[in-house]
Formats: sequence, C-alpha cells, structure tokens
Amino acid sequence: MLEKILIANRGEIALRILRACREMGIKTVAVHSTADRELKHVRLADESVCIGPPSSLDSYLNIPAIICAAEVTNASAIHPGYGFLSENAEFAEQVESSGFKFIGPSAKSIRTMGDKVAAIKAMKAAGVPTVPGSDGPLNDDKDRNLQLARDIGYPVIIKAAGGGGGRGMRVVNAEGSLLNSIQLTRSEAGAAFGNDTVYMEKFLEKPRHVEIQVLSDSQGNAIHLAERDCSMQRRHQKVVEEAPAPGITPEQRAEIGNRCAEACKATGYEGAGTFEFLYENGEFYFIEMNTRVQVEHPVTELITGVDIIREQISIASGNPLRFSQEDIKVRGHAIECRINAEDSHTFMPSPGTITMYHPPGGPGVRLDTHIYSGYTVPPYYDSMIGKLITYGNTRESAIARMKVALSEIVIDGIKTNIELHQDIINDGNFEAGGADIHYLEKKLGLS
Ligand code: MV4
Repeated sequence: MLEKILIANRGEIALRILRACREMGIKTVAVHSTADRELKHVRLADESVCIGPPSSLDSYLNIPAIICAAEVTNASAIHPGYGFLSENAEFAEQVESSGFKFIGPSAKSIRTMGDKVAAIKAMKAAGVPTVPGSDGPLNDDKDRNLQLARDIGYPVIIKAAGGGGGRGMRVVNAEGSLLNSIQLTRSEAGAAFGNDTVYMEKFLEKPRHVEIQVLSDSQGNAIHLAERDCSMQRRHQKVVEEAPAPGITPEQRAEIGNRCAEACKATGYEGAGTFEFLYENGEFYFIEMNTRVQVEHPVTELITGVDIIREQISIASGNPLRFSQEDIKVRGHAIECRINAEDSHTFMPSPGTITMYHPPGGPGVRLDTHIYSGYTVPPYYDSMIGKLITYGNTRESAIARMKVALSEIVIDGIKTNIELHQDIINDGNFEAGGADIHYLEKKLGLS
C-alpha cells in the first residue's frame, strides 16, 4: 500500500481523505494556503506545508508548489480530491513524471473525458447510450449544420467540446437562429476554453440528472456502484443528491451500470469515476464523465457499504478491486444536503467566524464537515462547509431523519442554507421523488 499521501485539497474532502489514510495506516501531508492554517485536517495531518497565499491560483492550483511539497515531504502519492487540479491532465502528468502516484485515472483518460466530443465518441463506441446528435464536431458547412438539426429535430443544443458542467452551451428552438447560435457558441468557447470546437445534441426539455458511480482497477476489473439522482440543482450547483434514484428498477440499474463498467474496461479507465446521464422517459443519455471523486460520493457509500476513498487509494496502490459486481447490493436510501455558508434566499456567500456549532446525530446521520466552534470560513473559496447525509431503510425514513437532523444542527455566526434545505425536504414534489433538473429553479422563482 502507498506509504504517504499528500492531500492536494482543502475543507471537508481533505478531512475525508485524511481519515481514510489514517484508517489505512497511511501517513498524510496536508498542503494549505496562508488563509487555511486553521483547517481541521491541517491540524490532524502528520505533516503540513504552506504552499502559497490565499488565492487558489497561487496555492491549490499552483502545480510546482504542490509537487515541491511532495518532494520535500517524500510523499508517495497525491490525492487531488474534487475541484482544483482534480481533472487537470497536465497536473496528473507532472505528478507522475515527478515520480509520485496520481490517485486517479491516467492523464490520457482525464484528457479524453475533458474533451466532451472525444468522451462521447469513446463512450458511444463502448456501448454507452448517448444523446442523438452530431456525433462529432460541427464544421462551417451551413447546409450540413441545417440538415443535422433538421434530422435531430428542434430544439437542439450547441455545446462546447471544452465546456462541461453547464459552461458553453446554447439552446436553439428553431432553424432561424441555428447558424448564428453556432457562431456565437463557437466564439465564446474559443475565448473561454481556448478551444472553439462545438457539437450539437437534441435538447432534452425535462430530464433528470442521474449518474452512475464506477470503480475500475489497474488489472482490467470494473464494477458499478449504482446511481445517484442529482436533479435538485440551482445554476449548475447541486443542492440535494440521493441514492438510489427514485423509480429506477434493479433491471434498469444493472443494464446501464454494466454498460458503464464495460466502458471502463474497454477504455482502460483506472480509479473512481462517474458517468453523467440525462434521464427522460425511461431512457439514459450519456452527456459527460467525471474523472474524480465527487462531492456526493457519500450517498453511494451509504447504500452500498463501499468506502470510495479507500478504494481509490487501494486501486492507486496497484491492488485488484476487492469487490465483484455480485458483492454490490443496494440497500436502503441516502440523501445528502450540501451545507453552504450563504444566505438561504439571496445565495450571497457568508464567510466569517462560526461562534457556535452543534452537529446533529442519531442513527443514520452522517456529517462530513471540517467546521468547529471558533472556525473562520475564509472568503476565498467555495462556500460549501459540509454535507449532511442521512440514511434509512426507505426513502421516507431517510427524509424523516433529514428533517430531524436539519432541525438539530446549529451553526451560528454565519448565514447558512439550512433553511433552504428545510424548504426542499418538506416540499411535496421532492417528497414524491423524481423531480427534473429545472424543478428547484422554478420553485425558487415562484416562492
Ligand atoms: C443538456 C441538457 C438538455 N439536453 N443536454 C448542463 C450541464 C452539462 N453537464 C450538461 N447540461 C445539460 N445538457 C441536452 N442534450 C440540459 C442540461 C442542463 C443540466 C444538466 C444536468 C444538470 C443540470 C442542468 C441544468 C440545466 C441544463
């Protein structure tokens, strides 16, 4: 097993990785900015290195500083967490060429999935169902583009190959605006991503966001860990996630899950990954793959009993998967509320000092957070300060436990979105299950 892991992240996920390392008897190195000396995982790590000033660009995105920290501490591997450098192929490459193990897939896999056109092509070839579309980049042949859209049927969506996560897309409702929209999306993409490649898909109007978690080892074994529903989102930020996805049958799960696992084998994928799908009228349509551990991984851990961070580390150590697909059983239901330091109504960030903190507890309650009484939330980073996750034998039980947990939790001194979560968890349409990706924004627009 790897001996010493440098954690190239901050906040709750850095603490989550640190805890997995300590359980496994692996030494830890925390790297942090000057604004993050008081982070809980920095205090608990075996060693810590300050890698730069508060700005992420100068610290958590500073590749030479991070690799230098790995060198001076003699770390064996680097775990990138999520966000920051986690899906940066250049970083993965430099980590490996400097003699450290990157805990994640190869730079080549990251690069392929970062190019959405290449990702769709690879996954379609491997048998994963995709959205009807251009099956490749658009060129400047006007007649071809008009014909493509006619064949697909309006509305269509133009997306940037270098985009993802909601950046660089434009919906086209009718032929009159198609050519102009392609040009606009192309020039915006060129400016934003340095890549003006665009492609076309059928625009699905009321889909749900359902994603499949996979684990794939370096020996060609791959399994899926069922699905999560992440439809409850605002401005491409997930707010509430759950597993399994309401209404997905065991047969559907096995069908789509096995296709994802087979695609991992076919492409030589290594590590944890997530296949993002739009789900509409009973069908799955692949849109993107995430090559990192995701914020919402705990809901999958609770319904499968698999420790995803532990498996990432084990896979990176060269071990074969410790589970076969038959070992994976979906049991019960889990829901996650992302706790942000922000106003519940205006969504304005609310950094500051937490004067009082009382965590909730009881059966089926998990709180992944780095906060403590007296901790100051800095203004420089993402406003997520923790994740409240509840588990129950049924979805109703997970919801009941979430209501109790949300009523118990006390975070004073800063504003949080706990009130928003109480509103969502008590919403009749959330309770019914299966709301689409537009539901929360519509609800917030009305209320
Ligand atoms: C789509 C779509 C509808 N049809 N593609 C937005 C984020 C990026 N990952 C892909 N996105 C979408 N792609 C087709 N063909 C609607 C969205 C979309 C969305 C997807 C997932 C979660 C939230 C979303 C919010 C708005 C739009």
